[in-house]
Amino acid sequence: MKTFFTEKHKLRNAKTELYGGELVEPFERPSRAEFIINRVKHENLGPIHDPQDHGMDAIYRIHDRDYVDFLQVAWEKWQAENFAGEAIPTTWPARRMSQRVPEFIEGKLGYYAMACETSITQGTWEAAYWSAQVALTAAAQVGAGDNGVFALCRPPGHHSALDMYGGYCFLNNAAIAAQSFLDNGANRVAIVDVDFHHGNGTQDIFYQRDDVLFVSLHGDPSDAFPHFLGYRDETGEGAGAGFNLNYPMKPGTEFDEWRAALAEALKRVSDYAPDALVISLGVDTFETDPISFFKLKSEDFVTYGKDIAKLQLPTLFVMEGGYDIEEIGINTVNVLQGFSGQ
Ligand code: SP5
Ligand code: ZN
Repeated sequence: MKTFFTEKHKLRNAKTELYGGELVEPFERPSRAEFIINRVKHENLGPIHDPQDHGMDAIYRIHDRDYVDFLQVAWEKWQAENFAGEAIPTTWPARRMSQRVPEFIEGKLGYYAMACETSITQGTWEAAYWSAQVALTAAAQVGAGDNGVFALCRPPGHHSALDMYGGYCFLNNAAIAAQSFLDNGANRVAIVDVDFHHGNGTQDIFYQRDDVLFVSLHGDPSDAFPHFLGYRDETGEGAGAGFNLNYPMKPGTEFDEWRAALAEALKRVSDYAPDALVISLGVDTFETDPISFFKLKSEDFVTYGKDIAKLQLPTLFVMEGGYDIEEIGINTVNVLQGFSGQ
């Protein structure tokens, strides 16, 4: 299996995350991608390629122009105010407040953020841009006939919506890739999101569409981030009615229950008969993940990789979360090896 990857991910190197009332070293840090790429090499998963530059058009197919403009200049504007720390919002357009976009950077941050653990820093935009290019290049490789391709994206993407960042995400790599399949001739694409967290951004982007089926397995939003989307009764709207499927699960969920939900999800995908499948691959379902509460073991990742392979669909794996840094490479590559029968 080919892997697409760039060292440019290192440009995303925030020093602070707001966690438990303190500013801590971010869980989503550069060493995550290093552990994964090292494991890809150690296991001889296959060749590793740099992404090509597909430009901005594919990004604008998913994200609002004003939002993308904001991401590109946010750090510059924040710095111009001579603040001492990284760019973190403090005010939101909450219920019954105006939804106009403010001029001042603090207001813009609050307008575009869906969570404030994610600081914006020097290099964040460039890393997010190249992460999306990794997804696009890997999608093109699937389009060219490879049955399974790994996009080692960093920063991740599934919490990012049309005009929202947060949850460590800025551009929705999986959504951008799914749209690129459609723009290159696919009629239907399915996205299965196995990250521990609900893929609120991806759900929101495709909620009213029937050309992308979105299915997510995740910690119940009542108990887990992102808290405000991902309930079972969110099934799509308008033309999209019936094309969104959520499997929220409770703290302590073990692999048997999780796998049964995956089996239902994959049955729905199979019935949908998509031309391509995108897996939003987060391995924060692991038993010792520091911010999550499922109980998957390392060998379970191999098992579910095999389950996904049984669909026999052209499949793009897009890296999302996973924060038990030492184990993240093993768990990620286990899925890919399970899938490719290695
Ligand atoms: C891509 C991805 O996995 N993003 C996740 C972002 C989660 N950020 C908020 C973390 C809050 C964790 N609270 C956990 C309490 C643990 N006891
Ligand atoms: Zn996650």
